[in-house]
Amino acid sequence: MKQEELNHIVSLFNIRGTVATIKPLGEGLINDTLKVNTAEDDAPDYVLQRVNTNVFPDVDMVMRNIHAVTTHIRKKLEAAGEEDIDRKVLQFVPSKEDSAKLYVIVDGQYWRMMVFVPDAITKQAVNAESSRAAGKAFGNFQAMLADIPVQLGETIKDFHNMEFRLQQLREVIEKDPAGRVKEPQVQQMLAEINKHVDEMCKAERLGREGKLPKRVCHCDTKVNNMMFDDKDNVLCVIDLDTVMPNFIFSDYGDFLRTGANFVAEDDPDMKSVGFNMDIFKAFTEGYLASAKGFLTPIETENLPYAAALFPYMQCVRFLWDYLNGDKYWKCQYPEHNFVRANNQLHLFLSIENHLPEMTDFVQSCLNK
Ligand code: GN1
Ligand code: MG
Repeated sequence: MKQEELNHIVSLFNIRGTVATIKPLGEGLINDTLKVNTAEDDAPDYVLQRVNTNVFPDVDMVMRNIHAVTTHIRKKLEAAGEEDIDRKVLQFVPSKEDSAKLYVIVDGQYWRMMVFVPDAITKQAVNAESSRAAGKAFGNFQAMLADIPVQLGETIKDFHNMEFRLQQLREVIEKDPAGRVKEPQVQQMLAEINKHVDEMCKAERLGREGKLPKRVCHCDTKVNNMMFDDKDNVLCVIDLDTVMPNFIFSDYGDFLRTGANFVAEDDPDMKSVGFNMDIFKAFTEGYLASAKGFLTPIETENLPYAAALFPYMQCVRFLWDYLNGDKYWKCQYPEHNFVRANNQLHLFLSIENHLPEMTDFVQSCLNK
């Protein structure tokens, strides 16, 4: 995009200072992100983002959620007498035209701006120490949002609904648009998936029976979605587009899916895939330290299930995209989505082997 166009977009927001440079930032696969540097030393720098409306069709809802969440967290931090609050919660910039609006539309594209958090670090992988900190931070994030006074919208409908994801898979099998359903490797994977359908749809059943509440969750709890200071303390949680009401299993299970796999989610060496119990233990300790005060027994006793659910769900989602002709996730080679699905299936099976040990460990944390 041309510099003048970007300058024009920035000029629609109520920022302090004058724009010096606008350059790409990070490697996000969903939204496009740019860093806006201001000329003055006493004015903050900013982050400019174009929201992907294929993934997030209702940007107004996304931004209303984000506004509610960030203002609520800010109030909590102020009430707790925290220092350095501007680095502990994201701050979005209103448009000049309407101070209640946190985005602008230019040529049909949706843009938003936030204040750049200075001197913060993001990480791609975790060790036990940073997993513990991540667990605490996500538990704390849920705890702070437990009494948010507004009802948040569901920014992606049925995002982590296992029954819905299986239904999507059945539909794509029926239509077979990419002609891949008959591949023996696909058939073998479907046979394994089918064995665990009842077990994995437990959350929706418990929800229907009124036994499992929905709480405000982050729903994309990867380690690269949090900022650390130079002493490895967590500053804040970022990437708030998917913040919405969900079962708490989402945040707990999805972190372990990426954080506790010995390898990346698309590593083709299936023998190396497996569940790292040290990361599981550290993250669980951190999470329960900040969340056990508000979690119900049904929620805590199902944390091991949640850890198994997310690789299983991601296997189903990757396989769905593979059978649908690779339309959702960017692929580097034709089998990429199948490899990802297979990796997640192996991770799921590894977790299933650890379930009794995991259950004992969760109990030991609760007894502390
Ligand atoms: C997507 O964009 P990213 O990488 O944070 C996806 C997650 C998946 C993940 C798998 C909105 O997340 O649900 O777990 O890919 N986000 C959306 O890599 O679909
Ligand atoms: Mg992300």
